[in-house]
Amino acid sequence: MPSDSDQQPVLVPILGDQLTRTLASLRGRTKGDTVILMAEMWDEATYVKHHKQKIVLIFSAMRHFAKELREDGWDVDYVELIDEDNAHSFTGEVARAIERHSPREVKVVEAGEWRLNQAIAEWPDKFDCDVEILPDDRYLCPIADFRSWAEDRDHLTMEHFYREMRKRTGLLMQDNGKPTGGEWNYDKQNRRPPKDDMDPPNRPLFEPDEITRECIALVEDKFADHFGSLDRFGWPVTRRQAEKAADAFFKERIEKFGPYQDAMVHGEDDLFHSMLSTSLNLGLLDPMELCERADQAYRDEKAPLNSVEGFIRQILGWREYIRGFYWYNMPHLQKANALNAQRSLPEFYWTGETDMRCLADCIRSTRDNAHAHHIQRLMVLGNFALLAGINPREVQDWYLVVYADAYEWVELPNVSAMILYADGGKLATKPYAASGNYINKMSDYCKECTYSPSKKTGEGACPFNPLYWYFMNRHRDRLESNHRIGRIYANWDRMGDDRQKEYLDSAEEFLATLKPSGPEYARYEDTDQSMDAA
Ligand code: FAD
Ligand code: DLZ
Ligand code: SF4
Repeated sequence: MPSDSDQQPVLVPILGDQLTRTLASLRGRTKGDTVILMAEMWDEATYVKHHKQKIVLIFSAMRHFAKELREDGWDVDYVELIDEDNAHSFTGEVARAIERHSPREVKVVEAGEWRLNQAIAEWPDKFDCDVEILPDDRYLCPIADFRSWAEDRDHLTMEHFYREMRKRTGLLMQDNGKPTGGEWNYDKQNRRPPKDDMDPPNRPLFEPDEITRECIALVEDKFADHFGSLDRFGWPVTRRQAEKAADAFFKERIEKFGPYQDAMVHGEDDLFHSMLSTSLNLGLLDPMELCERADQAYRDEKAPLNSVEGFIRQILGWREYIRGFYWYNMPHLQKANALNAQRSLPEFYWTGETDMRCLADCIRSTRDNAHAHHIQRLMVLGNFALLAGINPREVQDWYLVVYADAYEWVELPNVSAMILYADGGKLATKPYAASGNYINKMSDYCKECTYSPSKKTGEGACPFNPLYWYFMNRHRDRLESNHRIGRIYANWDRMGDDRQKEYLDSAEEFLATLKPSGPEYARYEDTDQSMDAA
């Protein structure tokens, strides 16, 4: 005879970025014995004012995933945002579902973000049933393994981590334990500036179906004041669509992905990038499957080694490293501000209204697509925020709001540690600071800009030029002893007082023209300059 508790189901809550059939909490479960809970939650939709495309993407992908599970015979309890009793929070929704279903156990996979995991950690005391919290094994490096790797190291060099991961997974490895092709890294072949005849193909855009159109209407109604345009919404919202997007990348773009990884062209929003981060982060694509596919493409001679290695390094290396770094440094990473940057985020990050053509184009792409590619996020938008000394909390909020692939676990280390050096140099060995020269070399932006990259100070000078020296001068005490950047101060000293003053005055004059964004745009809290000691 089955006991009462055997007849009670297991409740499996699934978050909006856990849309994977093989999720640890679903593995081994039987359909008649399980209730899956999915909920559109006000707290998640509004803890920052996400880009409209990001909310549509997540709601539509959640609704499609629930539909597929139901069609497959699973019992899915789906709470829509507009349901009258919507509890707003994850814990609130699970509490209500426990009342409805009286489960014998709640089985949940840990959340991607620290704040939600804090809430989940309270469930065993809060709820009157068993609670099992499972690690998210969709990632290739468990959090505990990253911790063991990171402990006792002064510098968490990504390249060292990446080599360990190559050995561990066998990706791009020869039988003798050496890397395929003899080198670990082909980055030197991956810095080609753009060419006129590059001719990048269009990525597939997926026409919104009825479910997506309903989500678009919902977002236009409830989140009308959020940043971004919905006109070009075409993100994959199902695994099938995500696989089609991956097929297109492997067929049409991987060959040139490597060489043009750092190139930027006005109005060319995708170039040869995979555009797969939204699908990876939602759980529609599996990172190991993508890496294996790239490895196979090389072995089948369908893609060159520098492109394949570059792509695998982004996913097996950077993506996993960034996630490990996040959990290793939370929660203090959120408030880190080692360079004591206090300036408010300029309003143009929201409006795109600036004469700096590079920034205007990156912000336009961000608004239209909820996407910008890596080098735009790093060397244009990020470089400006670093040089101008923008407060890390405001920059974090901006990046978390504006990109459809943004979740704190991936956004925060990239923003705080990679672009702003706010962690005092744990992630990056030197700040990614650059003058207009770098952008001029890697893009076609400067050709038609109001400013000139070759003019260093005064009227018409590219603002990145004086800002670069303004930054270097401001942080001399910290950076002069850095072996990767310290030698630059000899150039500064050679300029002499008058020239130095011209640079500093030019920078200050430019900074005085920046209008700060108003409080309506995002949340804002105090920062902490003690990250060095953390
Ligand atoms: P591709 O250029 O095709 O690269 C392939 C994949 O590699 C990406 O899909 C992504 O999953 C992974 N990847 C590459 N670089 C990184 C990286 N630095 N960190 C983590 N994964 C990486 N990526 C996000 O997914 N979410 C974010 O919120 C995010 N914020 C960023 C903020 C800043 C300041 C910077 C510099 C980078 C950020 N990135 C973020 C990383 C990177 O810019 C995006 O992953 C990439 O632009 C997505 O486009 P794609 O899929 O075409 O990438
Ligand atoms: C980002 C997001 C948004 C906008 N909305 C929801 C939602 O309504 N329901 C949900 O389950 N998840 C949502 N998410 C994703 C969560 O914020 C994400 O799971 C956490 O940030 C952890 O990574
Ligand atoms: Fe950007 Fe300076 Fe080039 Fe203008 S001149 S596009 S501001 S780098």
